[in-house]
Amino acid sequence: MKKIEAVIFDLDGVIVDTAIFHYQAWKRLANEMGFDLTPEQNEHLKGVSRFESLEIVLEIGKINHLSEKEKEEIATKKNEWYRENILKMTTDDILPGVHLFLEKLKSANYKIAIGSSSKNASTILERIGYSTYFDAVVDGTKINYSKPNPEVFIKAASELEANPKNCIVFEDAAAGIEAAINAGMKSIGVGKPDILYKANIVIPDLKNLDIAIFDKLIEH
Ligand code: B16
Ligand code: MG
Repeated sequence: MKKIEAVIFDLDGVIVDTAIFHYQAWKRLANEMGFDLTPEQNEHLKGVSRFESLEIVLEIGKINHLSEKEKEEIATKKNEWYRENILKMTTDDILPGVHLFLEKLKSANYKIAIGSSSKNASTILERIGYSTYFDAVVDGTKINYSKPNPEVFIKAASELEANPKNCIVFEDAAAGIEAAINAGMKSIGVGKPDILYKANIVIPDLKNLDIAIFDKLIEH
């Protein structure tokens, strides 16, 4: 990477901590079906679509007798529990350091986008006051394949008219880091290095983050 044209942010777990709401809802569903879901198992659900997440949860519980209709019904139930939480969100739920860093990027004329697998992204962005803040939003309603497929990030780059090679992705999910690699982009993992070890850099959060971090990704 010689220069950076655009920066793409995952939503759940990077801009807001909705990852915990997803976990609570999947765990409640698992518990209703008679088994538990550990935080380690939950890592596999991050970044992947609702239906793929359901398949993983059912596999963990060794439940293999459900019809497609029943699967649709329980995925809808999980989503309703999840939405009860996101509908209560406010601007206070933007994770620490995020707003300041986004403002720095905007002041320095970087193009910014959301690249999320979620079909609830527009609701969340509205709740936190970011409906029109990003130059592009590509979410679960616009893609056919969820992370680790690169489609979401390739589409975001295309909407920003940026070369994927010159885009940086911020991600909290291992599947999201894979998606960035598959898109030919550099990535900054937000979270734990043991989970996000394939990222170019891993940071715990966006607190006090400066654009100078990009220097580590540029070939001089
Ligand atoms: P929904 P991201 C992803 O969002 C979540 O990480 C993942 O856990 C969830 O299953 C997926 O969105 C679909 O979400 O049920 O709201 O459509 O991290 O890519 O922003
Ligand atoms: Mg995420």
